Amino acid sequence: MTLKSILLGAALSLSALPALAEINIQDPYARASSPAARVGAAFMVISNSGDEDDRLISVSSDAAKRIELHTHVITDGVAKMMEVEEGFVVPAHGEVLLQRGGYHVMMMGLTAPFVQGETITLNLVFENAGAQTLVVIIDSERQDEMNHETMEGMSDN
Ligand SMILES: [Cu+2]
Repeated sequence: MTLKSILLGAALSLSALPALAEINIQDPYARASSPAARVGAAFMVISNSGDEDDRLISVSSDAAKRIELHTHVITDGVAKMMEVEEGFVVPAHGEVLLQRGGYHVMMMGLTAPFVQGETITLNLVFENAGAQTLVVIIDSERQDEMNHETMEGMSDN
């Protein structure tokens, strides 16, 4: 067996993994507040087609020195980020939304600046579904339709 065929086999078995799991991830993207920012966040929709709740318990990547699972809480009218140590529950036959102003994957100490249109790779670990590798596009210019901070006063068009 040549080295090339070994590598190809490894790549094939890796890409086959997500299809076996009951967890599905749609529309992942990442953003930073500016090209010089040292922190970024990732957003996505995680759905669970299985009969049991699952839970996103951790995320790792070589794109950042430290990664935490965060949410936003409003204290005295001020939005603050808080770590969600127990992780994000993905309900059976349901989904969890990671979106601006809510749950997000927080990346601190970016190892390289976020460049619009490039990608980063995240390794997501689920309690039941196990580890999943996810390629995430960097889209700092995206306007999130569900952004509650800008929702107020917006017309319905
Ligand atoms: Cu955060």
